[in-house]
Amino acid sequence: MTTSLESDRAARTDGWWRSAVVYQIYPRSFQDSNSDGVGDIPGIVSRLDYLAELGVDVLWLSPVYRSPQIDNGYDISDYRDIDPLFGTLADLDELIGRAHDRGIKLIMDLVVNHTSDQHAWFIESRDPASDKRDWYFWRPARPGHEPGTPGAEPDDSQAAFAPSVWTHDPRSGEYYLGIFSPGQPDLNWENPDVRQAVHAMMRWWIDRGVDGFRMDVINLISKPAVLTSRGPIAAAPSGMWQIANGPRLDEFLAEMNREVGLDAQNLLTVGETPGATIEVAQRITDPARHELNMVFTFEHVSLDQVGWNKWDLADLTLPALKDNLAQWQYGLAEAGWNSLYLDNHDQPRAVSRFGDDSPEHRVNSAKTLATVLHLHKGTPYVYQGEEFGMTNAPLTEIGHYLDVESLNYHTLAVATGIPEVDVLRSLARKSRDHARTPVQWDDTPYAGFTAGVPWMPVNPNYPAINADAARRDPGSVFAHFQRLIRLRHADEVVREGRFDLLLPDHEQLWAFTRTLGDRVLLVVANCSSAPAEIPPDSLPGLDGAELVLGTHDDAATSVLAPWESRILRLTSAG
Ligand code: TEU
Repeated sequence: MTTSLESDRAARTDGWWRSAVVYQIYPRSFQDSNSDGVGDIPGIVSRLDYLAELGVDVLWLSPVYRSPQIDNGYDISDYRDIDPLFGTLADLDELIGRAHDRGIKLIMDLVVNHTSDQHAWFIESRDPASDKRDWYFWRPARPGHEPGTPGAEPDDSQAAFAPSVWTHDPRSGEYYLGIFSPGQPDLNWENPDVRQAVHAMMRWWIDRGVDGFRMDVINLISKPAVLTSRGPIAAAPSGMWQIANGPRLDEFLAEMNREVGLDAQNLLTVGETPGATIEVAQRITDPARHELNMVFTFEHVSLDQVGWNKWDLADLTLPALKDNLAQWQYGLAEAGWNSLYLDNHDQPRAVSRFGDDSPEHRVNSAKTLATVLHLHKGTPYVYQGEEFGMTNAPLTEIGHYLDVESLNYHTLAVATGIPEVDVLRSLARKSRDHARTPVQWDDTPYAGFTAGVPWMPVNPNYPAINADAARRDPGSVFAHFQRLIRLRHADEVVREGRFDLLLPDHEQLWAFTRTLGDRVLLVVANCSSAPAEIPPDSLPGLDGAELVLGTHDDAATSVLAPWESRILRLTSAG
């Protein structure tokens, strides 16, 4: 590597997260320590050496707060305590300390668009006379309708995981807003007391030693005027995607950053932003505006659907995927920063979705997808199991599904007359349950995840696909992720180089350069299960280029094997 330690250090002081790789843990499915079948914080502690061996810089914990668990913890009833399912505050302190001992930082999931309906704030808010009434969105029944009767909801909007965004509360006869489900009432960020309470809670976590936050659906916090003005609601645009990016979003984020001291303390902030456009992301991630470091776009994970409906399946083409990522690279090239992901706890497994999870191609396609993703400019996110190529699970009947989103979709879709076979086809492709099967650690019973009975069945392919086998194989997906992470740490071009897409229309090859001064890296990847020929003279500087990292040994040919990828250092600036 040509990069000096000095420039590496410089990149890691201010904006340290620009050279970081983040690893997402979904605690429920990561590692059980007490044999109750559910992953927990001591389980994470027991796997810290593994994470250090992988080489990641930051852990993002999906929610471990106290919660009724109707959405696996994305419904929080106490922001300042740990759910007994996962352990105690002392366990979390220990995790933070032990991660820090290994030079690994830890960020918490911050779920403040909504609370649980069991949160003390919401319980108080049910009383119309309470000063917390205005902390949530309460509205009367539709004019001319008896509250609580069918069709009396203030409008017809469907929730993400329920038939309506409105839930009737008999105590006052009014309805409250829950964009996701009745167990997840939306907080009213117009109320300054709500914002201050959130800021205070965030400061409390920072004082405990956390290094930042992943902010759940943070671009939904500023609601459109029709919801904030108390006017008639009928036909309000209150579906999730229409609510996104509201009028006071930037103001709320800048205020939070200032009041909590997010940038001042050099913390990592990443917003989950469904429906955010490049323009919105440019504003939010421009360092001069002091809002957030980066956001998660949903555009590239929506290319295999029609419109807003994730269950309405469409074929994904490589040119469309390449173009989308490239547009985000160009859009955030000057100011702002990208987060890079293919996998998380809400998405089907990347190797099954974008790669080829057949025994023949699983390893190379998982490696090649990682090569392409990690060589883009931005902060890469690895989701538990992705680093050794975990696949979708064989979910074929409705009885196999556990997730609130999948079950709700099945009920509503079947009721509206969509044939069950089509509903099951959509679920098998897109259900969040694929991401949530237990991590496959080894080939012992239940894949070493638990000594009890796992809350969700282990994917039956665990004897062949597991972390232990991958760690012992120098040709594994795990070894490839290690090399990619090391390369990012060592090479300034990977971190800061300009991105330029090549061969945009090629149906099999994903090719691009990263350029910093006169240093150029060229990535060429065959994203298909058939051989692919590099068109003659299409990639400047290829002759004499040095192979930095490849999936196959012979990297001098003009034909790439199925799912072969190469990272090449060009000898002269092309
Ligand atoms: O997800 C928000 C979001 O837009 C989704 O990805 C979504 O819930 C769904 O998967 C769309 O198909 C966040 C969390 O990541 C998710 O786990 C939570 O269920 C949701 O917010 C509510 O807190």
